[in-house]
Amino acid sequence: MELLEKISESLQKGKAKDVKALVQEAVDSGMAAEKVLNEGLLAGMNIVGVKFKNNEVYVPDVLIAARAMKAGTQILKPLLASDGVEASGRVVIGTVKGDLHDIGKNLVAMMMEGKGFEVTDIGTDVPAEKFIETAIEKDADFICCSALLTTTMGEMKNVVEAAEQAGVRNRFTIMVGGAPVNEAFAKSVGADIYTPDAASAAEAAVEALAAKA
Ligand code: B1M
Repeated sequence: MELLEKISESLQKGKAKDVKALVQEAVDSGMAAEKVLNEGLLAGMNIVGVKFKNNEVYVPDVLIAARAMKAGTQILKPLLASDGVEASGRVVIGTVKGDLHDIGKNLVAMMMEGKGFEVTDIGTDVPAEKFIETAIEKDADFICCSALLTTTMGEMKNVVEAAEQAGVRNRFTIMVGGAPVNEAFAKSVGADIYTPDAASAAEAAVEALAAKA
């Protein structure tokens, strides 16, 4: 079996130690970190998602797959992170209230750090007010909201409204993303930037910061 396929298979089985070892092997063989992430780890997680939807696997299986995903991304982190671009902005990132999914958010945080941003990760299940309080406290440039559930994506509107109510909407660029989110939704809730993946989120932040300067 090809190495990337082995990574995907091991992730689906939730074998964190194997995933770690295989990802290391792939990296040592000179394979690009993005390829290992997209065609190994994320490919495996997508299959888990389909099986989850079809009731072929259940929450505990998905949790151990998520743990294996984290083990793999830890190895990739320093490689994904550095590409020479050094931005000097501040980012507050979290998954919105009611939502516990954090793998995509962690990837966005990782990519942002890689671009030189100072990232404050406020975790999952974050109330709108907490995004705003932290952004004020950290004097952030960006508020980044992730949501994976159709039932929680509406919380992004609350984040925009909380910023308006606190009179600080113009201080922050609000970025949104996550599987159910798209450009039209982002516009409808009054967010500033939507990007479909972690790498483009970091690139968009660099561009937005440069445009502000
Ligand atoms: Co959940 N889950 N889950 N889950 N889970 C989904 C999202 C689901 C699509 C599965 C399915 O049915 N096929 C479904 C949502 C359906 C819907 O709303 N339409 C679902 C459900 C229903 C649930 C529960 C309700 C299940 C239950 O309890 N009955 C429950 C909800 C819990 C809660 O949050 N309150 C639940 C629980 C869980 C686990 C805890 C078991 C686990 C999460 C573990 C963790 O995150 N630590 C889990 C997982 C792992 C998934 C799937 C399988 C994988 C998600 C993932 O990590 N993908 C997922 C199915 C799927 O997505 N295929 C599913 C990999 C990750 C890298 O992708 O987060 O999309 P993603 O991030 C992408 C982009 O979206 C983007 O960048 C990343 C790529 O580079 N991105 C951004 C993300 N945030 C961004 C922010 C940005 C920009 C881009 O700017 C700020």
